[in-house]
Amino acid sequence: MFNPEMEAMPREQLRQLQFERLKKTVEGVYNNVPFYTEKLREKGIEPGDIKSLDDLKLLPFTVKQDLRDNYPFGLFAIPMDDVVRVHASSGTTGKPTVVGYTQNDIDGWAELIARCVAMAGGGKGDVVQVAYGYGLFTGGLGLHYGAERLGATVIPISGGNTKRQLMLMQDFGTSILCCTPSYALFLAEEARENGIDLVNSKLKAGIFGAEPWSENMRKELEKGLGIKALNIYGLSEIMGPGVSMECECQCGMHIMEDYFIPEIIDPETGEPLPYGSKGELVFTTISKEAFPLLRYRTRDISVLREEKCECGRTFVRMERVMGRTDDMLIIRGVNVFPSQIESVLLDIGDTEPHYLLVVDRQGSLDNLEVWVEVSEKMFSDEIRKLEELEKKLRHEIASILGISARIKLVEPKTIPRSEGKAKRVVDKREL
Ligand code: DLL
Repeated sequence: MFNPEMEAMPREQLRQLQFERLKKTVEGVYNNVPFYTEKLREKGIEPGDIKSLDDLKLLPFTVKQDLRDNYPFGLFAIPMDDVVRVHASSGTTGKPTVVGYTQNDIDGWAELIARCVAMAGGGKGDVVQVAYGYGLFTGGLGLHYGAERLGATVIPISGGNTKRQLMLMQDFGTSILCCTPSYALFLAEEARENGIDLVNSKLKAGIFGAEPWSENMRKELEKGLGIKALNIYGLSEIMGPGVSMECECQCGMHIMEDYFIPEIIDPETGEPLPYGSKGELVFTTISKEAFPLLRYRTRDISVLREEKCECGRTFVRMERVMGRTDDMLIIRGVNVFPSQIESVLLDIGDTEPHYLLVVDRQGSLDNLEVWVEVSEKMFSDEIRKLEELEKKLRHEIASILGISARIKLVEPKTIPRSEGKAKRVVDKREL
């Protein structure tokens, strides 16, 4: 363990620590974030009302829309002068969700990732290839700083450029690979096709996350790469990767409870549910300075488990994410909301507001096809105009989403209408 004092702390002591940190967090946001001052007042809560950990349930929820309403920096709890970094992830429409970090936040995050890489058997002497994207996405830089903190050697290669990934993996003796599970499958396939033997290489573990995957994929990855494949979870709003991570037992992801208090709630009623029930994951950050959040609704569906883990860590575990309560898709590791595509269509015009997103996985790569109905007038126009429209849509979607999509323009009234909720997504992927 990277930090046994924290990771294996007796639960009673951990609860006490959480309570103290929660109190401090509530006080902090009440005094420094007008959004929370108002929210807490509305509920008639003063920081002094938090008298035990159970009082967590008195606190208001925070949802993604709140982040949008306070775009870009309105929820920061400290002056911008103290913010040393920002990251961002897709919003439901054009504007991203922005998060900030103080130097202490960055240091704390590195510590949590160091714990994660240690869970994968990493340490000084390991070569960690970080093939998550670097940039506004939290994956690349998140893993990077943590692996460095652990004393490992980092290859900051970022995503893509598969041939180069495979070359460096062999030449530099990569022992731990960090990327999305679907990209790992692709790397395994490409290696096989190019006669590269990764199974007998130095590669021993994979830290895979940022998108849903299954036990089947785990088996395939472990066999195809000759490694132990471990699941890492996180979301930018709460910090980024490292909110939770699987240990060698591979029996759920330990949540870093000295930083985050997890809850499972009924997504319909918002009522907290006991351990073992399936519901929406909610996190309260208790050790963050720049961007603390109370009871953030992740929209991820999971189950919390408090049974003892053989590894000796006392942190509760969450099961792999089983779905979402909203329509967010993750395509090639990128979060995509159908509403983002809808707003592109509306902005461009010449199309009807009827569309369908068809997602498929060919080999190990996700493909997104956007079916769009064009207007009657447009449809009777010349081919050249349709081609121009298609090009424009492809370009706009790529620049907003950051991934490419195939555009299929269809005749008016061909996309099935629905009487209730419109069905915008056909996801044919089998994980
Ligand atoms: O995906 C952070 C991350 C980077 C996690 C690298 C792991 C590794 P966002 O882009 O904000 O942050 O997307 C967060 O991705 O709410 C989940 O729906 C999904 N997600 C993340 N990890 C997993 C996982 C990063 N292991 C959203 N399994 C979350 C399933 C995951 N879904």
